[in-house]
Amino acid sequence: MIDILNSIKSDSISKINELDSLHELDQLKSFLLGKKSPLMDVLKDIPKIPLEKRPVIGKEANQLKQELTKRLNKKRDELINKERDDFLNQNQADVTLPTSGFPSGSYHPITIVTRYVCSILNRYGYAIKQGPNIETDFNNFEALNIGPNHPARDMHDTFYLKNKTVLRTHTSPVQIRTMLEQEPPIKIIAPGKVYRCDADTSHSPVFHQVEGLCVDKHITFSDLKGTLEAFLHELFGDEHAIRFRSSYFPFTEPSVEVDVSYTINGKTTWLEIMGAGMVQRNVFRQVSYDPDSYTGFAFGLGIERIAMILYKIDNIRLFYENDHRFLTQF
Ligand code: FA5
Repeated sequence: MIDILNSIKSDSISKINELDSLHELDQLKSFLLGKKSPLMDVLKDIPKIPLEKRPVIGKEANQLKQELTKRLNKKRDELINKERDDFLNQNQADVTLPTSGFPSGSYHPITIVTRYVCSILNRYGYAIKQGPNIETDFNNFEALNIGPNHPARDMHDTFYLKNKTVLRTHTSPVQIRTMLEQEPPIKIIAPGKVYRCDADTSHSPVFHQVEGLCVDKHITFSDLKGTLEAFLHELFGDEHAIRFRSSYFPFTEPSVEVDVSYTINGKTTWLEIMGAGMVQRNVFRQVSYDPDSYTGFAFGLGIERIAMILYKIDNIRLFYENDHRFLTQF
């Protein structure tokens, strides 16, 4: 295994040294350190090796992960400086030229897509709710059936704040706020920012979700599927195939994830755009609803991913760079 780690190390370092752009760096980062990377494969295989060898291999693998992260960060700084210098060298301003007048502003693509999504769901009878970006641990996790030691906490890469508060990792706490405030029937959507310590070409540390919650008597999984299919059909038209994949969220059971087919640079792939499911009975108990009287479904979709599909964008970072040439296209 040490040999494998050494070969991952030398291969990774030479790939990092050859990097020429930030876009390539994002892709290489998920290739080297992402969930399906060769290094993660080694970490996953540790339980299979003899007990006495595990600490050595574990230590080596973690040191390698740290070293690669450090090298990638260093390379990122170098590339940012290089891109800035290249830009300044190629775009020398002629300050004597007349101005071209004042350009008029336009809405940001994330705002356009959020409004579009909300306008469709609003027509289906969903009222718009908002919640704070700083949430209690209770609303963000505990009431959603994610107790203090629940492994699902690891999936969220949380920014923890003082006094048992967090930057909300999803819009699902608005479900809890709404159910604590009012009795069923409930049909709400909640757009907003969410925060996770995570970044590559399709993940950003700050991104946008729209939550949906529908609770009443006799709500079934067919209602969930019918609603989401009608909504996605309006959103994407016939051009994009949609698939429901069974999945797991502690606050829904059964749970699904929804993928949309997406063709970019001549290649067709699936992009996951939302999680959904039937509200877990424990969540109802946390908000003092009787789980034998009420059922419901919930969903949480990623606005950036939808915008990437609708506008054929291959890198999520473009939304945040505030490059005028990009923003004026919408
Ligand atoms: C959740 O956040 C659940 N709260 C969704 C949910 C709600 C499930 C209600 C069931 C019931 P997930 O972590 O998979 O699940 O995120 C939901 C969507 O947000 C993803 O499908 C994806 O479109 C988007 N997303 C997740 N992480 C990122 C990220 N780092 N950058 C951009 N978009 C992201």
